[in-house]
Order: sequence, then C-alpha cells, then structure tokens
Amino acid sequence: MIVRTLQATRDTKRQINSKGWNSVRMLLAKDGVGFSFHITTIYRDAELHMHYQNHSESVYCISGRGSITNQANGEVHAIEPGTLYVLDQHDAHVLRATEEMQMACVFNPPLHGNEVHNAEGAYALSADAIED
Ligand code: 9YT
Repeated sequence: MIVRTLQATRDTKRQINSKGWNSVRMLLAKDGVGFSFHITTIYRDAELHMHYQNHSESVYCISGRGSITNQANGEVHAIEPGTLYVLDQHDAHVLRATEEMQMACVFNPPLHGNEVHNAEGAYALSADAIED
C-alpha cells in the first residue's frame, strides 16, 4: 500500500514547474500501478496548447474555472469544480484558466517524472525516472 500526502510531495523532485502550470506527481511509473496521478495547478490566464499523442489523460477540476477547446471541432466546454474531461482520442486541445485551477490528473501510460510538453504539446513515451 502506498500512502502519501500532497503537502509532503509538493516542493520535492516530484513537483514539475512549467510555464503556466505546476504538477505534483504523486504517483509515477516507478510506483508500479500502471497509471500516474498528479495534482496540477493551472495559473490564472494560462493558455495551454496540448496534444497528448502518446498518453490518455483524465482531468478532474477540484477548484477554479476555465475552459477547454476541442481542436478537432472547435467546441468549447466550461470547466468548473466537479467537471471531468477525458482525452480518450488523444485529442488536441487548448486549456484556458480564467481563475487558478486545481486539477487531479491521471495518465496512462504513467509518466516517469520529469516530462514537460514538447513543441507539439505532448510528452515523450520514455523519460528518465526521477530519484526520490
Ligand atoms: C491539465 C493539464 O493537462 N495540465 C498540464 C500538466 C499535466 N496535467 C501534468 O503533467 O500533470
């Protein structure tokens, strides 16, 4: 059994800071459960263009507000506390935060730890594992 807290994981090597967001990766590939689990903060006014070509992702909004645009058809969906979106088709999308948002994110296959978006807004399938 694995038991961790967000407070103890924040500000360790498991927290990745990037432009417009940070991600506390509470579960990673090295934890061996087949998915990774992150608490992601999207900063107010961030506009993130993403296209996870190698991963499926589920994102649940805990707090804050924004929107997600499906690049395939231009549809815009509001995001508010309680909203779940799932990128089940490797969907190209744009995420916008009108308020700072706290998101719970699950990736399959799991991330290794240090991934940040490449020029296409994707994560590589392989990456170095972080050392706790
Ligand atoms: C919501 C979202 O996709 N944000 C980008 C960061 C990503 N969730 C991550 O690495 O945790």
